[in-house]
Amino acid sequence: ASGGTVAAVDLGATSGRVIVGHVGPDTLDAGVVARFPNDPVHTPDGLHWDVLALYGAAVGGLRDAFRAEPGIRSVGVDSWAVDYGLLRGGRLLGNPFHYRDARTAAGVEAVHARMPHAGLFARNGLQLLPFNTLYQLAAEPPDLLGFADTALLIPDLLGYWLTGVARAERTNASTTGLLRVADREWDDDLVSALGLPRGILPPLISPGETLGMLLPDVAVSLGADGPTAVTAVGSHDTASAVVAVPMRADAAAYISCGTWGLVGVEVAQPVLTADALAATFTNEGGVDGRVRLLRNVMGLWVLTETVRGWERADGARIDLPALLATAADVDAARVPVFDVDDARFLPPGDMPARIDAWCAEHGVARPGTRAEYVRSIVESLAQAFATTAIAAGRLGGVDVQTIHIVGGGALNALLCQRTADRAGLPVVAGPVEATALGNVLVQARALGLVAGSLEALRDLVVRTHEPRRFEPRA
Ligand code: LRH
Repeated sequence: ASGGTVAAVDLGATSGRVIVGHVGPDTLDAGVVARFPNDPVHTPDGLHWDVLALYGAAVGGLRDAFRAEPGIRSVGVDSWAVDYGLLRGGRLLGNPFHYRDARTAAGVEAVHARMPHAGLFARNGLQLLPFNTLYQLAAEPPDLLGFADTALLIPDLLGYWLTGVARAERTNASTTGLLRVADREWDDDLVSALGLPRGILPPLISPGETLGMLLPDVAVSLGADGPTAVTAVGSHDTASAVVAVPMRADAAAYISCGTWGLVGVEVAQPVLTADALAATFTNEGGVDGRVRLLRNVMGLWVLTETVRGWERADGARIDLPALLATAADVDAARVPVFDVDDARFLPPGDMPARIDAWCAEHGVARPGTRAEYVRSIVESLAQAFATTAIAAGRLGGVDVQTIHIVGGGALNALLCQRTADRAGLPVVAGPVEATALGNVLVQARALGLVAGSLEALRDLVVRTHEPRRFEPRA
């Protein structure tokens, strides 16, 4: 009986899921037991996550998981990065803001007035994203920050509610901008230089360590029939996804493609060169101390937000696979390739109008039909993916021979094929649920169900998950 069962909670920007994973030396399977929407809410003060609804849905999903699999002995939580809740005396002080809320611009100005971006990059290794936690904290009212005693990133907040233990998991903490890239400890000097309260940052914890046991009430409510730990995983979803990319890290680039396209390579040491800074790359903390040298590319967001707008206008659902099929028939030469990373595409809103404006400013014809818009978005994403994957290899000293696409984007055959075509490299697509698998794998290793380095964990993914291959066409 060599094998065991764990549960993973994986919260994405558009939906969340609870997964039960079975892991053994030759086994890795993950089944989704619950899937729930993540619908951000606009109030007059801004765009928020409905974090209690998410926690409620995660708990409901875990209940289903324990009902289906009484043998679960560990739970791990991951989500999107950078966002946080402020607490005092264990009480959440307000709904966490969504990173697409506009309030962060003031924070960027305030932080850069004290330390310009190049200086920050040397310390924290991060790409300038206006929503990185340090900018968000700098945009908080000072009296609120002074009143709070703890700030917890979203997965850490769920972990705290499950166990009563407040920690900051390292991979996700690396996206705050307040962790030193050199040793992945809180940068006390930076925190005080920015005038932020050091006391709200909890002690750090690394993937594989035990956060704590389920609180007795929680264990009862979940129907857990034995002692159950919450294990720290790569709680930054992208860190978990990279664990489960079936790649040879010395010869491949990866694209973790969901709402965002996180495009990069895995390296042993941070790359802090002027080239990396100019190319707007980031050095995020990976599991086992690896470095995720990557860039945020706008991702499927541009497509889903476009479709959401059309659905609202039509008052009816759109069949996305059917729409993609008509887009595949459009002549690629007829549609504009626009810069998906233009900041105008970051906030929610009318994407086709923004594409039109971009085209007008750049003197190119805008798309005409819906199929042409979709094709234009796919071509533009594929171009950004290809260019960025190749740049990542150059910056990280990795001889990229294959591009792996994991996450929901691996289901988009047109996007995978066009990325291969535009890069002139084969694309290997899958697993779709890489994030959940990476979460499961790190828990399984902590429980002793599997052993070894990330290479051994990836080898298990290779042996259990058949990818889909796309050869580049001329
Ligand atoms: C992807 C992701 C990405 C972050 C963004 C905020 O879900 O975690 O890595 O940059 O969300």
